[in-house]
Amino acid sequence: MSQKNIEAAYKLAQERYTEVGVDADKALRWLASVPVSLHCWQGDDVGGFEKLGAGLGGGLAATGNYPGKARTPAELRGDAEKALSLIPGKHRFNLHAFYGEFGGKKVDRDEIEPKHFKGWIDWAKKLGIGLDFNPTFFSHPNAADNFTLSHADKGIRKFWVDHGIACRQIGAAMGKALGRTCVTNFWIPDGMKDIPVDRIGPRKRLTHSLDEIFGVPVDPKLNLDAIEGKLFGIGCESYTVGSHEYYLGYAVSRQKLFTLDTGHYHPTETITDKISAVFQFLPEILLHVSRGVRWDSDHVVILNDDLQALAQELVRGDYLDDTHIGLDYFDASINRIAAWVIGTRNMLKALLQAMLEPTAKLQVAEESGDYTSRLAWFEEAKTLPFSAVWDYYCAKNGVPVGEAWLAEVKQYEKSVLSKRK
Ligand code: RNT
Ligand code: ZN
Repeated sequence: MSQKNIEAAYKLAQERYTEVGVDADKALRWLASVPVSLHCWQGDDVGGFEKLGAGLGGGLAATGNYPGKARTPAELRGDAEKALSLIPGKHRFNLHAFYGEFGGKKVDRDEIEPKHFKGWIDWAKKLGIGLDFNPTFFSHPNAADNFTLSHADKGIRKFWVDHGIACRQIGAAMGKALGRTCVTNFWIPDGMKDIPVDRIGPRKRLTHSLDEIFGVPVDPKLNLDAIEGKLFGIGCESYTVGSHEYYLGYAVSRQKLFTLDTGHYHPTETITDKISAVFQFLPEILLHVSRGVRWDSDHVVILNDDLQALAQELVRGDYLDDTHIGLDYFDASINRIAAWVIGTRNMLKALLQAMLEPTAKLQVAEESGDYTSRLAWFEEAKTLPFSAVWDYYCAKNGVPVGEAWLAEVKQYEKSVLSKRK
């Protein structure tokens, strides 16, 4: 597409949006202010760099064996940089603790320090982006039986408490070095495959462990804590210690960020309706945007009704300043850089579509009880010339317009990924 056509199409689209009371320029400025946190774990199938030989645990599953996955921090950074260069706007990068750089030494999870993330911090500084963080409570011998912070064994609990404390310090170091608050998200796999007799004990122990971790003061300007619940996991079908009710209660009582992962609910349940409920009691939330297919399968995020409804809710409720958007999926059956690019561009497209919605017209219709007009406007809004605005935004940000990013990924695959054996 020529620059001339991109601009001409945008001009016409802008006029059309003005007719329905929407300022397209304003929507683009708004979109530019929203960072999306790209998850490191799409780049290497949630492998990490510890080489403990424990394999992927916690009921997580990355299926597929597409060639070319990143094997080292340098490769992962290179791949992520390629992805970021194909996505309009300034974003963030989300690391798990087992992606540290340990210089060939064995540094156990309770011993990790900010210095093990210096390579990542320097890289983020160079790119001018913020980092987010996650303790890794899986893929480790001390998590082999699917219990960590709620483990019945005091020693194992202590090991994971120390890991949690270390991770918040690392988050704070990242926040400080980069001048951007780091969000550290806690997700634990704890639970049981079959029906437990005692549902109470593990939850009491989890509360105690979390209180110990969060009892260590950390400046919230540098690091914010988030906690992520779940309905079930593979091998954890009957009982999840950190269920949604558990963590919502914990988050509200301790004023922590509540993490909503779009794949963690019953398949017919979406998080759209939950956001305004949670915001009645918490100032900020974290999202893990994913796509479950029949179950919590973590497919690449596509521009479907769920994603659009989520973005609309964030925009209509003016929640974007208080919502940290992270992605969480891992597809090992396609080019991993493409997976990042497709999912992130879709998140941004959904947000832009929502920002271009004639919301004022919808509100007037609803407030006056004119549900006929509300439905009519919902449907008309779907075919407004959104793509011309998106293309213009990509061009303005110096990233490929339309499908042009794919050729760049294919070229990178040929010149870089295919050499990894
Ligand atoms: C697992 C959670 C969690 C993980 C990442 C790797 O069900 O969604 O967020 O996917 O921490
Ligand atoms: Zn998640």
